[in-house]
Amino acid sequence: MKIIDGKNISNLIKEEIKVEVDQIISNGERPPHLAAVLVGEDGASLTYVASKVRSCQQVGFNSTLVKLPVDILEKELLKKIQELNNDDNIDGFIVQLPLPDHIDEEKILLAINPNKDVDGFHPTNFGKMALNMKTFIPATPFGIMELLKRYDIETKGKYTVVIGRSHIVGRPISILMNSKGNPGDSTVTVVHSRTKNIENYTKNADIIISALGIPGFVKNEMVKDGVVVIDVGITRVKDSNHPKGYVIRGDVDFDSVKQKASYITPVPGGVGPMTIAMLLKNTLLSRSLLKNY
Ligand code: BQF
Repeated sequence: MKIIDGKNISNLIKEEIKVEVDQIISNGERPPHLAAVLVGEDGASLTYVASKVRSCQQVGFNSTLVKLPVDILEKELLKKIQELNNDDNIDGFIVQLPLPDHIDEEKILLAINPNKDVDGFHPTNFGKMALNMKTFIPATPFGIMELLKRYDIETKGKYTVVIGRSHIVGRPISILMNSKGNPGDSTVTVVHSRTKNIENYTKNADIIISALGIPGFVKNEMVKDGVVVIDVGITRVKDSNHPKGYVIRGDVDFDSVKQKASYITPVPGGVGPMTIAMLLKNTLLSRSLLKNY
């Protein structure tokens, strides 16, 4: 069994990005600039955004954090997005999800200029991704593909089971794994909360990608020997023994499943750090290649 070290790979990717940023700067050009919009003060969201800003600093990007009050009107948020769309000094920006209930997420994502949509959530970019066209791939699925590539894990002709059908992870990773390419060329089944007898699928899977959000859902008896397990779950579970009052748990019962797995990602330190690294990668891409506007 090999543990897939996402923390390590994410650091390698950041070093590679830093080299390219230094190149840009030595050419007398401006470094890439990522902006993040945070609405409200949700604890997990604050952590994620802070981590994104810190990572920008590590690789030499400019970054802007736009903090807005939780009760901001939808039209005010839309105005802010137009400002960012029109700001030539910003190569890409994200709106941290989830948004408060009074704001229509779909409307917000549609307002983002697809050429600055480094999260790859705009329908135009989702469509391009599904058609194998050059675009921003959502950071978490992009990070999973990068891990499979760097660990040289065979996906061609394999049976991949994706657990979860979210727009941000499950749906896009199912498309990418099923598309032509390496990684890719996999036969994919997507199971979800309404699927009967999920274990009937997972037991036959060569590769399991779980993005469900139920701690310890995938158990030893649900997988076959030699399975590759990618755990995208990150749920905060109360734990009074811990200084923060909680621990982060994945979808996979790691200690039991690792006995059967050929490769497995830990939580934390697996897919999570890759999400940040690939967001930076998309921002670099936006600065250099994808200037089609
Ligand atoms: C790690 C996210 C759900 C909803 C909105 C490193 C991150 C997480 C874990 C991180 C996530 C999850 C992010 C670890 C960003 C991934 O060491 O295991 C980094 O910062 N993530 C987000 O921005 O929004 C989310 C999950």
